[in-house]
Amino acid sequence: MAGTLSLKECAARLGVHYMTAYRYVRLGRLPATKVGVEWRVLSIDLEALLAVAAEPPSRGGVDWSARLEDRLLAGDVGGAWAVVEAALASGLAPMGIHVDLLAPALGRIGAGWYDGDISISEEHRATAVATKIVGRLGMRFSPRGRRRGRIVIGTPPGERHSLSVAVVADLIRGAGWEVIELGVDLPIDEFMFAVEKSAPVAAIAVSVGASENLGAARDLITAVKGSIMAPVVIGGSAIDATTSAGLGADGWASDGRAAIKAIAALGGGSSSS
Ligand code: B12
Repeated sequence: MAGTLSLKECAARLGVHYMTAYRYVRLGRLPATKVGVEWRVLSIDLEALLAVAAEPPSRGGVDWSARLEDRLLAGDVGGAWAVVEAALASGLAPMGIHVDLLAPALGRIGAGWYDGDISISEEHRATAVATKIVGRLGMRFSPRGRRRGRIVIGTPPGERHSLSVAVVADLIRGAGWEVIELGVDLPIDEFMFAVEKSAPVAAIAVSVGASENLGAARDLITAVKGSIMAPVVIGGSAIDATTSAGLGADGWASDGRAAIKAIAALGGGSSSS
């Protein structure tokens, strides 16, 4: 079609990943018409978007999360880290990178996978980049000084969303707690062994990403409650307020910032070291 471009051509002109250009279409930022199996964009509409993109972004007006998502989807480790560094330089705290940039970016990628717009391999590639970002940023969450108490964090058996545990563990550590980080997919008796060895424990944090692990989460919480006098705080993609109550948890939070508050409210602030 004369005067039109494919989405791939638009992505190249905009300097973004194909999936980002596709997201612009879905969000209505880039008008497009489907012709057969292909999206076509009027040159005039692309020029209009390019003109907006060329405007110098105000410091607070940059969509860092979208930029990070774009680099994650491109499998670009260096580019993703550059976005993180630029966001930090603009004044965002490391907690903001985790809670406001990375988690929403991965959330959108997960939604894209669910809708069939993003393949499993693209999601895995993005997650591989995110894992490196989390590893590198982790060093920023180790405040000096006396700890507020000890928190054990892990998942029920079967759970594989290790990135969520790593992120929330960092945030809790950054808030001044000593964190015993058990990763994912630990048998319940091993989890309990670690909890008992870590006594005294101010709170247990349990992350559940997939609903298929809710039964195992209930078993884990029952085991914890039957053994030690520490509150259980729960969170993750598979959890909301109702699920949390049904599983017997003492508290829950929908994101990392609220997680810190929930842990402080339930775990107190006594020092164990
Ligand atoms: C990456 C990913 C994977 C990777 C994980 C790799 C890894 N090493 O971590 C892999 C490919 C292994 C995977 C597998 C699966 N996944 Co997956 N995955 C994701 C994805 C895209 C990102 C997860 C992530 O790391 N997010 C970044 C973290 C930081 O964000 P977060 O988890 O939301 O955590 C925040 C809050 O939830 C909260 N929080 C998290 N934990 C805790 C704990 C406590 C105590 C508190 C208070 C708060 C809290 O604070 C965090 C920071 O704000 C999500 C999409 C999404 N919405 O998140 C899907 C998603 C979680 N996965 C999903 C599914 C369905 C699966 C599979 C079942 C797919 C399949 N059929 O195989 C399997 C399940 C595997 C298993 N048994 O656990 C669904 C879950 C839906 C549901 N309710 O069940 C999601 C939501 C995708 C979707 N939109 O459908 N996945």
